[in-house]
Amino acid sequence: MENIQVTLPGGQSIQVRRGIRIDELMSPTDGDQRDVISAKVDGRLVDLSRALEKDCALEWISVDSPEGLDVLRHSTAHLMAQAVQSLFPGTQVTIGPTIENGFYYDFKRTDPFSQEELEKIEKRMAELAQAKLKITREEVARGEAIEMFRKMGEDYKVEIIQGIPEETVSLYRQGDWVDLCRGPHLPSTNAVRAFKLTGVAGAYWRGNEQNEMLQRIYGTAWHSKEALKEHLRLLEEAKKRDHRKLGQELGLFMISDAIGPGLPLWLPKGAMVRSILERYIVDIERSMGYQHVNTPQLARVDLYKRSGHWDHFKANMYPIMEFENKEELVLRPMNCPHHITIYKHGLHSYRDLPIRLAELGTMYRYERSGTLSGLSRVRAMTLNDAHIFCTPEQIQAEAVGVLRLIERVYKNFGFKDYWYRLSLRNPTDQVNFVANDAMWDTAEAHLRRALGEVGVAYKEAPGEAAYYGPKIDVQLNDVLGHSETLSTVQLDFYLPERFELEYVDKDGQYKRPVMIHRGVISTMERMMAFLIEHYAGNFPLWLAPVQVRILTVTDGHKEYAKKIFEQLRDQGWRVELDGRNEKLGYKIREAQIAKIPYAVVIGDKEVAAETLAPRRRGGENLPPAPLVDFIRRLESEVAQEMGAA
Ligand code: TSB
Ligand code: ZN
Repeated sequence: MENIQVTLPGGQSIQVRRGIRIDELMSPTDGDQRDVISAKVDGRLVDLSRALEKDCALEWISVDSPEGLDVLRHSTAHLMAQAVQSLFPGTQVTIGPTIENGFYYDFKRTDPFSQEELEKIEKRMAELAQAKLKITREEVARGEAIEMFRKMGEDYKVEIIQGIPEETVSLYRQGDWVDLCRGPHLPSTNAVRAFKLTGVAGAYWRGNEQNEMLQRIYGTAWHSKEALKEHLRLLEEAKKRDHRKLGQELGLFMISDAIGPGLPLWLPKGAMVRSILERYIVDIERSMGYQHVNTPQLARVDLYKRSGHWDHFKANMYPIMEFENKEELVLRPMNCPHHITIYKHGLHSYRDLPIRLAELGTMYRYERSGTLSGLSRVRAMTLNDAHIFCTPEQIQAEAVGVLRLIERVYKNFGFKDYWYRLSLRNPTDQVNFVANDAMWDTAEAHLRRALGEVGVAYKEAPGEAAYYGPKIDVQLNDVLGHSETLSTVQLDFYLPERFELEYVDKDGQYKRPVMIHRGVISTMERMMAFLIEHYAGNFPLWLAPVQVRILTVTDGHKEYAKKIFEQLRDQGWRVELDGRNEKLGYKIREAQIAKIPYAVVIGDKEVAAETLAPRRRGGENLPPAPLVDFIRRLESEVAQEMGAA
């Protein structure tokens, strides 16, 4: 018999017979065997039952590693599909991929799955796991697989296989259930560990709204009961912090069907926080040499044809509004062309550069309805935008300046859980990214140098660039570890070219400036969504829509309470007076639920001594003090929050 040479995970090389199964090579010394659920052969993930046909290097994949978890979750998705089909015959399977922390599977059936049905499915999954069904792989000819699934009435599988170019496809079987799948999978159904079905949703076949609606079931799966429990705890925590829920409870914003999806309405309290944010960032920008402008949200469509948005960003733009006189206008999806127009309005010498034009620019994007989410992804938004026009020599300093500004702002808000992403083009995609290799390479090198100078680590993300150039995105993680872009720094050689921007250089020659597009606190919408979740609704004093609420004990305290209220209000504090004829305990609870930083109680003692009794959000009672002392406390707290004290 012929032998092959296998390099084991420890680095040792051994001779074994050709055709040996990987699991035959597992020895107790390979660590806890129960945890090895898959292997890599020359870097390729495969089943443990795979036979080795040639010289190769072997690695074990443990169930608690990222790749191991992915295999586990995929097998759990299969187990769920098997359970669904055994409980509800006639339900067709479609696709069931893994996602972050779990998996989903889309089924063809008319009605959504109910909560009771989910519980039934979970139970059946547990039974099928207990039955220890062996999970086996086989390869069959394409035509044969099509025939088989057609007989089974699985039209979607037939359609999927018809779209596969390979001559053979792989099937995975467990008991009497079979699915088309690349694998790899666990060796047996009882290797599935801790799982929970977490929800249902409608989903279109192939994600296309024109196709029929399928029923999706989401699940999460983990390598241990403890890990599952911890994940569910985080999920609960995240639900409590969810900005859509808190936004409603705290009266910050609303979304109305009468207005439309993705078009949020800011309520008085939310609008208050927003205006504080706006003033905060505009003041910083002014101090750094940004000049603020105001420009309209409409423009001729030709402007966006010239900028390239019409060719590369059209899918996110609203259609042309055409008028009788043939005027064609569009809602702007970005502010850059307006700022470019302002730049072009004057002649610029190299001495004037960099010119930093900033705007809280309102813009509109047609985001797919399925992607909309509260304030975090909307269709109408106001961006803390700026476009820096500079010479090529200034790129480095300007990009670094923006990165340092971002760090400074994040410190003020106490953001710690974020990471840098270098978003690059996909060189084979010329729709979403303009074609010009040299330009992209230069811009990319500049951004790398800027990141290097600031000394931050970053991950590269091909395909995430803007159509006009690469960007540095700052990704903020939510409680569940999902990330979304907050700040962005984008280097652009393309729009200056399209609009033939110029400046007069030292030698009297006309030169082309470079543009840096940047957003620091993002759109007011997304920033607000982040802040609500980051603080769990407990805004720090400087940001809180209401900073102090004054509570009277009885009607007799109203007059003095009103005096305190007016003095605080006149000094610019955001204050409310609760003089209702309710029990004090009830009023305190309500102030607590409204997450107001300070509740101030006015009773007999306070009236007599001309003091007030502050109570911090969270419950701490502070000693009664005169109003001036209380104001001094508020002032120093705000100063501390802003890092000034
Ligand atoms: C920075 N032209 C640049 C600008 O000069 C631009 O528009 N860049 S962008 O397309 O990346 O958008 C800027 C930021 O807006 C993003 O980083 C993101 O934080 C925020 N944003 C984008 N789309 C949405 C949306 N649909 N809802 C809320 N915020 C969004
Ligand atoms: Zn821009």
